[in-house]
Formats: sequence, C-alpha cells, structure tokens
Amino acid sequence: MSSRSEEAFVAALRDVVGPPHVLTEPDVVAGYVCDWTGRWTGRTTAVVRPGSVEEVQEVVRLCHRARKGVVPQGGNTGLVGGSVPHGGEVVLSLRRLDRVGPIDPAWPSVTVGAGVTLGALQEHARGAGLRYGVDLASRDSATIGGTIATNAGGTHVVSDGDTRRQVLGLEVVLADGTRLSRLDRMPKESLGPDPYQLMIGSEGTLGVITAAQVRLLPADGGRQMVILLGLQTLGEGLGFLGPDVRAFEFFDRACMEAVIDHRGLPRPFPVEPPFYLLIESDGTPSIPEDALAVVDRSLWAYRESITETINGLGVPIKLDVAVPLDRVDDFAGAVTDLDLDGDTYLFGHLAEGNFHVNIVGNRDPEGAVDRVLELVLGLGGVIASEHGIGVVKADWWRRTTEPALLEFQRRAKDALDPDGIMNPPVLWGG
Ligand code: FAD
Ligand code: 2HG
Ligand code: ZN
Repeated sequence: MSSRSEEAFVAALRDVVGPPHVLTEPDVVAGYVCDWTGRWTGRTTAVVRPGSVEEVQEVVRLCHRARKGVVPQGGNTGLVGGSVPHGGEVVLSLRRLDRVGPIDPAWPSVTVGAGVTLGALQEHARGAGLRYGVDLASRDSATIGGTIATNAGGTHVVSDGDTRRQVLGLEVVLADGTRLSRLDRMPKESLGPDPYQLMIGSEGTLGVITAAQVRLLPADGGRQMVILLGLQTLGEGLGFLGPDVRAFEFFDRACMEAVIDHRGLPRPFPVEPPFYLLIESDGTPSIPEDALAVVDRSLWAYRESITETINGLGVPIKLDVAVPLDRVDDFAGAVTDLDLDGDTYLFGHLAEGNFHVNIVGNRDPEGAVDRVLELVLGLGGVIASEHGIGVVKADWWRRTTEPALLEFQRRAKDALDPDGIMNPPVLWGG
C-alpha cells in the first residue's frame, strides 16, 4: 500500500469506529504489537477497537477490500506469537466487546462478548452459584474470544474439559465481513455440519469470534483440599490421580527454586525433591504417612507464580507439548539429557501428560525448538497441547500433520479466507 492509500485506509477505519478507537502512535500501540513474553515485536498499520459486531464487520470488510491482513487480539496473553502483527497487519482488538448477558438458569449457560475476561466471567458465574470450567493464571487479561480461538486448557481440564467442551454457540465474523450467529442453542440439536466447531482453536485464521454462549457448572463452594507433594518421579505422582481430582499440576525443582527466590515464598519442605505435585481434590486423597506433603489453599501461589517468575529472568523460549502418561518420566529425563543451552524449567498439567518446557538464556531458539519437538514426536506425543501453533510451531505443524488432514485444513482456510487476510503469519505463514 502506498502511504497515500494507507492514510485513506486509516481514515476509513476512523469513520467506522470513531477516531479515539484507531490507534497509530508508536507509544500507544506498543502494548498491542509486542507479545507477553517479549519474544516477538511487530509493527501495525493501526490498532482498531470496534465497539459492536457491526463495527467488526465493517472493519473486516475494509481490510478485505484492501487485501489487508487482520490479527484478531484479545488480552494478548498468547504464548506462541500468534496475537501480534508480524508484517504491518491491522490489529483488531476485541476488548471493547465486553457485554455479559444474563444467566439462563434452566440450562445453565450465558452469552458473553468476545472481549469479556475469563476472570469477569468466573465472577459473574460465582454470583449465581455456578462456575465456568476453564481457569488460567492469566484470567484477568485473557478473553473468552482468545481462549476459544486457542482452545485453552488450564488447570481444570482433568475434571471439566478444555474450552471446546464449554462452548455451546458462537457469533463470528468471516473474512468477507459475513456474520454467522448461533447464540441460543437448545440442549440438543442436530442441524448438519457445525461451522462453529471449526472456529474453536483456529487462532484467528478463519474468522473473528465476537460472542460466545458457554455452559456453566455447579459451583464448587471452595471446599476442595489443596495438597502439595514432593516426588522423586512424575510416574509416582500419577498414582494419586482419581475421580475426585480437580487439578493435578506438577513443576520441577528449578521452578520451585525460582519462585522461592523471586517471590519470597517460604520453602515448603526441609528437603528439595526433583518434582512437586499440586493436587486440588473434592475428596481426601490417600497419602502415605512418610510422603512429603502439606495441605493449604495458599499453595496455589507456587504454581501460579511460575510463568511470571520465568518472564522476570529473561525472554523465554516456551514449548507447550504433551506425551502419553506412560512416557512422562522418559520425557522429563530426555529433556534434561538434551543439555539445552540455557536454564530449563519443566512444569505443566500432569493428568494430560502436558509439559511446559521453558528455556531461558538459550542462544539458538530454533535449534532448541527442533530438539524438543523431535523428542516429543519420538515418544508418541503432540507438539501443541493447549497454547496452539501460532508462528513458533507453524513450520513443524505443516511438516508433521498427516497430509490428508493438512489438505482438509488448507481447503477450509481457502474456502473461508481465500485472500489469506486472517492472521496471515499463523499456521500458514512463513
Ligand atoms: P490473545 O493472546 O489476544 O490471542 C491468542 C490467539 O487467539 C491469537 O492467535 C489471536 O489472533 C486469536 N484471537 C484472540 N481473540 C480472538 C477472537 N475474538 N477471534 C478470533 N481469534 C482471536 N493457556 C492455556 O491454555 N492454559 C494455561 O494454563 C495458560 N496459562 C497462562 C498463564 C499466563 C500467566 C499467561 C501469560 C498465559 C497463559 N496461557 C495459558 C496462554 C493464554 O493466556 C491463552 O492462550 C489465552 O487463551 C489467550 O487469550 P487472549 O485473550 O489473551 O488471546
Ligand atoms: C501454565 O500452565 C500456562 O501455567 C503457561 O499454560 C505456561 O508459561 C508457560 O509456559
Ligand atoms: Zn498450561
């Protein structure tokens, strides 16, 4: 785009959403073009903040006509480089779509705007004696739109399922500005292929999610027991998995030491085991008398401080992967044996075989990504467990996805976004 046509394009965006909601000043857009970890900083023609679905449609139509890339953005807490512009795309910030609807008590569910934060939805549900099944430490910034677009997991997947399990209906705006909406689903419907399912986990590459109808569950009343155990192996921890478990989170000694040093939290045990397991449970798990164990709700602080603590140590390489449960110790041992340049931290959601491998101080990020992902695939695991593909794993995703499936996904992309304007760097970019 020439600078004159770019000026005219930005002026047209201002006409749609109003001048205060089109941001172009470098210091104002800084928070929208840099990702949460500081690993990716891009540039944008403009950050646009629509206040209604009609404005979203109009902005997308303008981008479609100008063949301009669009990066939908919620809380910008994504960890795979997918929420920021990499090559001058328009950032479509959905945070102003923050309407929270009334709760339907007959079939517990609620319709919320894409920009509602997870924390706001949880509070709304709590007020009605209910809960939302997804929880993440980024709850006060991560939005419903972003969590659906990434099919976020979090700490309660073991009992409540991932985001896909919570979504009943969606409103979306497609790449040509068309609006599709199903926000008042009946408990049972069989109406042919479901386009909304395709949007879940599509990372902004197929359209813009503008609202969602989600299911709510009975509140837990905060009566769960929270236990921290010291472990020699992760396999030992798996022995505590049972039907009452609500969260099953592990972290290694490196995470514990970092959190103690940087958050000033007390050391929980007189010795330092290789792994820790935090269990939240509806019942009382049977713990052997000689186990290293403490019980207290405040123990969540150790687990929930890890990501922020690591960010304070340097710009991390983050790999979110999963391996079959009978390979968790093989994986933990093999990652350590890789002897990656830099400091390695392992933590994650053990019930799903999920590992967050974080590396700080590594001078060869691509090499580290390759070595860890090769290991994961060699153990029969998956290269992306809950954060998505983004830009960091796009190349790996294309190389390792079964050809027939990749071809299906390519056709879906071409059908819904033939000009490739929706989040171009993600999945298909590069
Ligand atoms: P963004 O970061 O803004 O965007 C993420 C992706 O979704 C991008 O590709 C973007 O283009 C797309 N997108 C955003 N909004 C829309 C929309 N309305 N329509 C279409 N596409 C859209 N993730 C987990 O799964 N489990 C965890 O336990 C977890 N814990 C975290 C803890 C911390 C401290 C942090 C910083 C992050 C954590 N995350 C976790 C990652 C992140 O919070 C999730 O990926 C979350 O779903 C992102 O939501 P967001 O609104 O910030 O989305
Ligand atoms: C978590 O489980 C999040 O805490 C973030 O998914 C993981 O920081 C990470 O790598
Ligand atoms: Zn996680």
